[in-house]
Amino acid sequence: MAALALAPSAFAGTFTPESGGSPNANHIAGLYDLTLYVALVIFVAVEGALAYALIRFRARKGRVAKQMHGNTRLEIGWTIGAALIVTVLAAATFISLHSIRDPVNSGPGGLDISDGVQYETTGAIKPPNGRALTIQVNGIQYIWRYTYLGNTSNPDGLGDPYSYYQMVVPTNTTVILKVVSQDVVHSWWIPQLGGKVQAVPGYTNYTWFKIAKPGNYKGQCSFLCGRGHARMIAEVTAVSPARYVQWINQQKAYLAAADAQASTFRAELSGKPGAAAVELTNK
Ligand SMILES: [Cu+2]
Repeated sequence: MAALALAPSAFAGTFTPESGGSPNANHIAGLYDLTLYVALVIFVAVEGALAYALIRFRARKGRVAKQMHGNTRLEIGWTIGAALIVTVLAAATFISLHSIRDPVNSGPGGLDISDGVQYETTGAIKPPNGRALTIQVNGIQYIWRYTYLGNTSNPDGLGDPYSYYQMVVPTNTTVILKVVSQDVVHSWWIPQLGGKVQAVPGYTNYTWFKIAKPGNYKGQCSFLCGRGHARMIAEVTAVSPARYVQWINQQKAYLAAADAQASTFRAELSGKPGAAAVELTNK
């Protein structure tokens, strides 16, 4: 029990999940808080009554236990009591689910998105005004790749800027994540920004977050995906919208430069005998 209690992950967010990065994560933590406090009250009451009974009615010489059978009023009482507690927890959960699942609109200081860049697919989510920044999260053994959709007219992200490991996003902006996988099942999870979302080959799953203040939010793949699973970590960096635009332009410039260089090399190789020529003649 001591070893279990000292496990670092047990203290990830003291007693409830990490939160504070995005409203959906806060609602998840709120539900945990409610359940935890209700459970704490019950735990203290039950254990207290047990300890009291053990001490007050402990065995002594000449003491005879009272013989009785059942207590109808008590039994009906605790059945109704338990049902009430479960009803309250279920109601609170269903009320919260909406604010965990459905994205909100971007804030006033967010990135200016003139039009929703997301195209319709089954199960897609979007904020009430339809405007959000959409990023595709691709799980790959053993790295996360992010494609910043909407920078070209290609709806599938071909030609859009991308990055690995570190995702850069603007603050006060609703970010919709399209979570996919190209090999095995992975699970996207940045605890402070919301719950886990599985990345399943052939399917697209959705989640969202909206970060109020600049900062780094760390997470990891949370579904055993192979021997490099432990290294499959991720980081979301929130910056001001102006800084984000600067960063995305920089990424585009880097990718354009790399593409240009690759074209030069290809042109050069095709004119020379060597690996490329051998490959061609072998066909
Ligand atoms: Cu993994």
